[in-house]
Amino acid sequence: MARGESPRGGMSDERLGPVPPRPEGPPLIGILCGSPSDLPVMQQCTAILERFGIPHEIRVISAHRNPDLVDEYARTAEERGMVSIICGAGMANHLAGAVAARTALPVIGVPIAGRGGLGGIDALYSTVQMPRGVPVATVAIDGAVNAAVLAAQILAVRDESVRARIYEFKDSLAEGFRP
Ligand code: C2R
Repeated sequence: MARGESPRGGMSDERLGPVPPRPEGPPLIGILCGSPSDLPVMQQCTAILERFGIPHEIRVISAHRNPDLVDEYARTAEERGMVSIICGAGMANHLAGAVAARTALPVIGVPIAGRGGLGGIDALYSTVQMPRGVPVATVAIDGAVNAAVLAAQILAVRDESVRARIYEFKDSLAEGFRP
């Protein structure tokens, strides 16, 4: 395991530095998971966003099991002040695509390996292979950390303090590789 990585592929506290106070205010980034079984992976997003001081929320809703809730969430996210939405799901991941179809906000998809399915390849293909006009910015299988970093970078376009924290974070990534 590389220095700074947790057993599930997340980032250790050591690499991310001291824990800042819990971010306050209305959520700017929404994190959706298709099932409670995705939470161990998707909670890595919350850890990163807390380190960057970005208010966020995490919800378990499924395009297959709660289609009306997904519809409402995606249609109202922008008016609630959200800047991007991260969607993690395993097997046939339709959550990210269903959200992307209903909002102009950028949607980031995390294919989850999970217990069943095909080790995440099924979720990877169903997340990344979106038809023309409805993009889902897809990260690696179980790539929740990168999903959160990308969401923070999208916010950083308009938020200088988040941008500064991202540069600090990038510097910290280099530390393990300096001679
Ligand atoms: P359970 O563990 O609840 O049986 O779910 C979930 O994200 C999970 O990884 C198994 C897997 O099914 C996924 N799921 C989806 C969607 N809803 C649930 N892919 C969806 O709406 O796309």
